[in-house]
Amino acid sequence: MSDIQVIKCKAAIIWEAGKMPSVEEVEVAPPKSQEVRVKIVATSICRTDDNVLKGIFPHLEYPIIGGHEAAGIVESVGPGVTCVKPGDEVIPLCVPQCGECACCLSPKANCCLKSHIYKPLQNLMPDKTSRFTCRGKQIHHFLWISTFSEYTVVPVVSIAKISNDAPLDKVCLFGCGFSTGYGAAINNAQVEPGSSCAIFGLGGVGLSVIMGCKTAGASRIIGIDTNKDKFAKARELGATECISPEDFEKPINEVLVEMTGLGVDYAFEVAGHVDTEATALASSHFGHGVCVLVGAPPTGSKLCIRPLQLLTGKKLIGSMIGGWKLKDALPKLVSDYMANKFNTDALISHVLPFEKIAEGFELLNSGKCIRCVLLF
Ligand code: PAD
Ligand code: ZN
Ligand code: ZN
Repeated sequence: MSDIQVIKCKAAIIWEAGKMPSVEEVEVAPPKSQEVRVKIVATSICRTDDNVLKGIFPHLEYPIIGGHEAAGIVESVGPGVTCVKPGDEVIPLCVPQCGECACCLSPKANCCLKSHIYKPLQNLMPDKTSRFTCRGKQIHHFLWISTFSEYTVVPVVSIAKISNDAPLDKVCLFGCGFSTGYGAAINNAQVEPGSSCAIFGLGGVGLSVIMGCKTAGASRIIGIDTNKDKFAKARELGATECISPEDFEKPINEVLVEMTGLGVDYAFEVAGHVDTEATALASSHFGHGVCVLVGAPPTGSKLCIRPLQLLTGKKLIGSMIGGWKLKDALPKLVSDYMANKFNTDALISHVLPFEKIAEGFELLNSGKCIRCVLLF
């Protein structure tokens, strides 16, 4: 018999779509076989969390504990877990890496088939039960990691062990935002030295794309946002120019084509709208432009494009979590951070105690926040 007990702790519960999360006491069950219970130390807010709050993913069931960008310490492990032990510093993975499925085994793919994303889409644990209860009710998980809880249970396929010296309040960003944007430039687009890039949307993810384009040696990095308050940070991180679509009479794709001759070599959509996706494709180079979709428009949205654009040689690709196989990639990305290879601290605009999570969402929606880190 296991002596691991239920833990009572605080978590932010979204009782129904469209409602702000409320911080309450939850019971967190012990980890089952092949599961790990983690004490979350720091979790930041990504736009995808706000999408959960607003209910744009219709497959999700509520009440739910959101959150997917975090770092913490293993508290206990269930039977059969050998890759981590209590006390290890870890990052929960919003896309798992089982290491055995066709996608994990392929060097060309990173969307593990043993995931909540692959059929059937569901937001309980892999065995379709929950580890959270509150006021006698079962609470749903999010992406199998629900990091807006002081303790959470995650499948062993959804955890990466990182250096035990890593500052958890900083490397929480590697759980989603930074890794996604940086990887979209480095892995998915494979930006080349001397190339031109356009980034639509300068939030935490878009700014991380800029960091990737700069690292890859792009010579022209054009940041595009309707909120000009984002421009100073974009320049600090490597944008060579910043423009707002609202400052031009003509469509911004025409402006970008004029600025570059035939369009940018690499265009990234990081705003999460289908119309900016079409604009990003139209902004990319006539003969060999690569347009990478990173933003997540509402489930079921349809993208309307002129196919002739692809016949002339443009490529339209998408990026899930920057193309990384996260279990393998995160320990290395974190050690690169610790060797001062990335300035990801610049993405942290706010730090709040976890209880102020609602304020964190308000800051994100006010356009004043890049990443707000919540500390337990
Ligand atoms: P954010 O809301 O902080 O940033 C989005 C930015 O886009 C803001 O600065 C907006 O002002 C700007 N914006 C809005 N409309 C426009 C427009 N029409 N033209 C130009 N800019 C505009 O979000 P984020 O950086 O946290 O996330 C960005 C998107 O990426 C979002 O859709 C999120 O759900 C998605 C995402 N995808 C993955 C993935 O694996 N593909 C991972 C993480 C986040
Ligand atoms: Zn897999
Ligand atoms: Zn995210």
